[in-house]
Amino acid sequence: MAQQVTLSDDHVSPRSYDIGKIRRDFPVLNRDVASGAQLVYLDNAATSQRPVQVIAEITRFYRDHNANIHRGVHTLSEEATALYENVREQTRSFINAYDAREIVFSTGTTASINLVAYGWGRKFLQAGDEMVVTELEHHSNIVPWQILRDERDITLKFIPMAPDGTVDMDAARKLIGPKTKLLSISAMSNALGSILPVAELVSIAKEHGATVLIDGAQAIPHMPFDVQTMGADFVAFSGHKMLGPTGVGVLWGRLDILESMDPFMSGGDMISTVSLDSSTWADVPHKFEAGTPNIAGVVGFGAALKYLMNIGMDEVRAHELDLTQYTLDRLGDTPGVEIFGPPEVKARGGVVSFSLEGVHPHDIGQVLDDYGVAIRAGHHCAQPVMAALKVPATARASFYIYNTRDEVDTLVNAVEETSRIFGNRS
Ligand code: 7TS
Repeated sequence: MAQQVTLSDDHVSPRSYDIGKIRRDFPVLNRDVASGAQLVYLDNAATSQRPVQVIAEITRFYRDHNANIHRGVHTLSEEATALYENVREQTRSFINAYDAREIVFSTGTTASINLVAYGWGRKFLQAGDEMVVTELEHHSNIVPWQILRDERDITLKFIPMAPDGTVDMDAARKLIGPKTKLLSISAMSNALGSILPVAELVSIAKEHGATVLIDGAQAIPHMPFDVQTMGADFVAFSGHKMLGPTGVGVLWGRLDILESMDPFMSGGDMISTVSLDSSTWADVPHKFEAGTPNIAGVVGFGAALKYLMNIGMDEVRAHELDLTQYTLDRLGDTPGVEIFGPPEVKARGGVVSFSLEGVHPHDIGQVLDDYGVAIRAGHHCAQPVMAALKVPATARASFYIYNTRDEVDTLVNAVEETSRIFGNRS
């Protein structure tokens, strides 16, 4: 059930939330866009902004500690290795993993899911097996499984979307069965913001002995997330959606499963021994981190985790629930606007996907940019969601820790103005 993703969302109004202090940490929020209007950044589901603490940490790494990791005995290399490995422990703590060795650094959610598709899927799945995903997935949780399906003659099934933008649980119970070897589901839809009933889906999959991957790209940056209560086997997420730099992602996996998997990428840093005839692999997680990783990026990601933990993920969730409810109310009252996804705010993350009668979402995005409002317009890399809604695209506003009700007002005024420009209202 959704409660397991959103561990405590019962206080909608943020209490001790110092929004002014938070906003001062994000210099980009002070800038103007091309039209001269001040930026209102509502494209956080695509990528968040970074606070000065993260930017400073990356600079400090390059200035004072830069060296390659895991190989030198010199001071800088030891410092760089310690900084990098400390973030592994910080990440473990952030998602309450059992062991830091379960944390594999990748370049992002896409890379993490592909690592499972190659390192686990190609080793353990065969013709006749079934994989189940939902219609709500981001393309990165569809395409790797389609490629595997076509290579191995495995069946790929889709749990349909329910009319409110969650999943059809009756269909899920029918689709997940004894042949299901993998259930791979998003905890939260990036296109609609719906929180999926992860715990219920995991428990159905586990009754049939299936392995479960959770795409946490949208959920983990925005709400408390505990892999131990989740009951899945893999969780994938991206640092850049949670204040960290681009090019850093995480795959969490149960230690025994990671140990049983084959490496995906191979080369330096992932081996134990190499001879001309054969090689043996390093222990988990290094087996999955071939080559020089994004060391400065991981160190910066550590600063992002620290920043979020200082605020508290309960507070982050409460702040976004408040903004989302306010947006649902205000946009819901705007003539011509249709809002997609669950009507109940607690069934949502901080994402509001909408359309405006007679106006293409790209045109909404363009007019909003004149008002400084940055949203995403398009299919959000979730074309099956658009197909299920029978729309080509939506406009999507997505929130984070630094957004305010005033910014929502600017959004709503700009949407009303768009409506006027395109002749919907006199
Ligand atoms: N899964 C979900 C649920 C996502 O929202 C995204 C990115 C990904 C996977 C891929 O993450 P990446 O870091 O590997 O790119 N979502 C979006 C979005 O909604 N707009 O831009 C990227």
